[in-house]
Amino acid sequence: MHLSSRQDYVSISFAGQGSGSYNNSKQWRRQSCWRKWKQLSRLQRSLILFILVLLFICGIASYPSVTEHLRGKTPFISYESEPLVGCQNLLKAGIIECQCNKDCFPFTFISFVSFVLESSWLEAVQEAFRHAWKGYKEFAWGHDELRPISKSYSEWFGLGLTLIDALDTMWILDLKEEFEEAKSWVATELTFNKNVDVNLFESTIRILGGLLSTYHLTGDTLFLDKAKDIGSRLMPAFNTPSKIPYSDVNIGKGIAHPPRWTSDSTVAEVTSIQLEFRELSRLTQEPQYQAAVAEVMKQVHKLDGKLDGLVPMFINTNNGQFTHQGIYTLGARADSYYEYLLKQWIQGGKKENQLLEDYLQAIEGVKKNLLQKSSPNGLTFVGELSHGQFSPKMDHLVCFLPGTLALGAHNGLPADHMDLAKELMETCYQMYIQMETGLSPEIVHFNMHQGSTRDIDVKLADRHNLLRPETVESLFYLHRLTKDHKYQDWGWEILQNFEKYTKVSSGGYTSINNVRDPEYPSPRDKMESFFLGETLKYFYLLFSNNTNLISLDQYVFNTEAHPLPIWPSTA
Ligand code: DMJ
Repeated sequence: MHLSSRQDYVSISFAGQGSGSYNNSKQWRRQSCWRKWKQLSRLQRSLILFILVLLFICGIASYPSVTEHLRGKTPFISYESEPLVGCQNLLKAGIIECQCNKDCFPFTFISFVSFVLESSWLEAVQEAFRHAWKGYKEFAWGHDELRPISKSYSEWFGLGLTLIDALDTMWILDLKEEFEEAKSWVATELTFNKNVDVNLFESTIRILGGLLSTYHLTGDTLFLDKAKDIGSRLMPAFNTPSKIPYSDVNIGKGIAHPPRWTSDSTVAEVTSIQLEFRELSRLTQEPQYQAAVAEVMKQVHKLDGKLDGLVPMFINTNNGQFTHQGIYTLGARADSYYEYLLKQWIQGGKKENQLLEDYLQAIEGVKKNLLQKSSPNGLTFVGELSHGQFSPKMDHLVCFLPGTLALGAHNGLPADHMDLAKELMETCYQMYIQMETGLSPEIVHFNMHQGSTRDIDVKLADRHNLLRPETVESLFYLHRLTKDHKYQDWGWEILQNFEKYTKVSSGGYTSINNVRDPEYPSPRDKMESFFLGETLKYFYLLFSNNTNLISLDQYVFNTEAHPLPIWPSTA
């Protein structure tokens, strides 16, 4: 008879109610578990360990679906004893917000999986940036934009636009080597003393904004000097009869002019240069920059022709009045007017009430005049109004709005702004996943008739995707401010689709003509500077769980994703 053979059978008996004394102390339970573990045979122990490892692997493989709801509720475990070593490291790295004791293995496990996943997603963005940079470096170095298919470049202003737009992205993504080579180009090659016409808005948000934010992140005065140079060269744009700036300036000659066919400027353009010029004044202690852009806001605030706070798309530089009235959109030519009302208010320490009032009124105007639901699935969308007629058309550009609404709610504005942000975020995501390539077109039309079979239609001329950032931008805000990880999962899906349909093997990413044809999306042969300046930066910030990485309580992003500091309170 071999007594030891009994060890191959498990017999775990629990003390029942009637079994006498019941010791509930932690120590007793630990000892009892340990005793039971030791009672198992080697075979049984191996089997259990094997199953645990298997579960671990399955957990990683099916991670997004399994942990979606769990991750949304990051556990906060009270700190009872020494944190686990792994957990300590995660805490130190600012990766997780829970504190773990020895009994919280499942949560540590989830956090660990989160950590592994986060690192791999962040690396994927760095990799995408390196690939984009490789193409730019090889075929377009020092020029405005890469043409990745023809392995050449295009010029817009002839100022190395992509390189300047991407400076702070490289810094944030921790791509120091790439940053250093770009910096030495700025130091040795970049000159604004050139006989070129530049668009005031585009060069303010991309060049002035990019240089100012890089100065703040690095502390290197090279960037501040360059910012002063371009800022002062743009000032002639404000020499107009109305003080509403012209759209174009020759930065070499110091002469500004409107486009050849009109004396109008675009409303979004003249009202989305304020964050940058205000910051330039603060840094240089020279008031003329801030004064010029404040005058524009003052005039627009008082103008007739708004509808419940919504603005038309054009403004005349001679008389300072709105023109082409009666059309209201949150898309092209009006979009960032709304964004900059809120962001100037935040930048200035939430003191400029007029900006806040205009913003709040405009959001009410959106709700009253532009908000509708689609059929059959009831997606909330922002349409347009043309002379009293509603059009269910929405530009991809409007997808900045969920992020802006969420930012407002975070800064104390009504909670229903956050509710609307979430609804619109879902719509913007649907604009991607309902397309055959999983990439959004430039413009969609929503169906509103009962009995429609699909929510979204796309016209032939609107099927292109320019690698725009707005949806990723809003995903970043929504994730950062709600901590709901589903927004990261959505972003990851979108990044995969950019990889699949827009990546060019020799380097770079390209805009495409047709998001509805996965077989031949038809490359446009252009990588916009905002893909590096904005889209990839927002992807990185979306996938990072570190809320201190460009804290939304310390920085406000300009409309080209360049973070500028929120001004310290002087009170
Ligand atoms: C960028 O230049 C800015 O985000 C601007 O506000 C809108 N257009 C592009 C990106 O889509």
